[in-house]
Amino acid sequence: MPERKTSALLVVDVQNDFCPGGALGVAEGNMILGPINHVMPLFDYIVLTQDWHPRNHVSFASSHPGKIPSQTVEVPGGTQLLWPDHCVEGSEGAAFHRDLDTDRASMILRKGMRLRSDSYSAFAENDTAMPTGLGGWLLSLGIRRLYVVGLATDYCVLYSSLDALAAGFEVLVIADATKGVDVPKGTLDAALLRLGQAGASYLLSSDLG
Ligand code: VGL
Ligand code: ZN
Repeated sequence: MPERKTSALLVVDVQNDFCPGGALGVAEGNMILGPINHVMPLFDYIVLTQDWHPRNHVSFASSHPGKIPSQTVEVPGGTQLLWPDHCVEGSEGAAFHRDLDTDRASMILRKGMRLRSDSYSAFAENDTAMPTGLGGWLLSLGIRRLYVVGLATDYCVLYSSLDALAAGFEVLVIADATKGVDVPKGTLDAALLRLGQAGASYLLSSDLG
């Protein structure tokens, strides 16, 4: 049972475009909805994130003539991996999956909203490390422990969890409530290893009751 006053559930990017049939569909991405909805009643604090990009976002291959998804471009601040157009602000693809119970969310955070910077992490943008404000919000509520679920394990779940650990939160990843894209191949296993090494622990939704 999570300690209700000091724990929050972080639900990363459970959006149509990351589910099967979506622009960047994660295989079996929809299978996590049952486990997520199952654990939600155990939390007083629930944060939902939405990947939320303007048209022509820097992370879209279509924004770079001659480029295709899974190629990269150099941008100020580093290398940007390119994706198909996804989670365009206000689109159906950017909407939460219809089976996600959003009613009890205390906070809905949108990220990746600026044209020239991507944000895998719910805490900060990739290039500038400009904070989203989530860390301060959690700290001001006295939250010390984050249970992390959502999509995709090897991108937004990974970077959100690493930033949470770096900020001093305890991070527990609910393994059956995340799925990875594994692009490029091997990314998913590497992400799980890296998260464990950084201090995250893993559990199953059924462990919570
Ligand atoms: C994500 C790739 C691009 C994610 C977002 O939510 O993991 N992955 N944008
Ligand atoms: Zn994105």
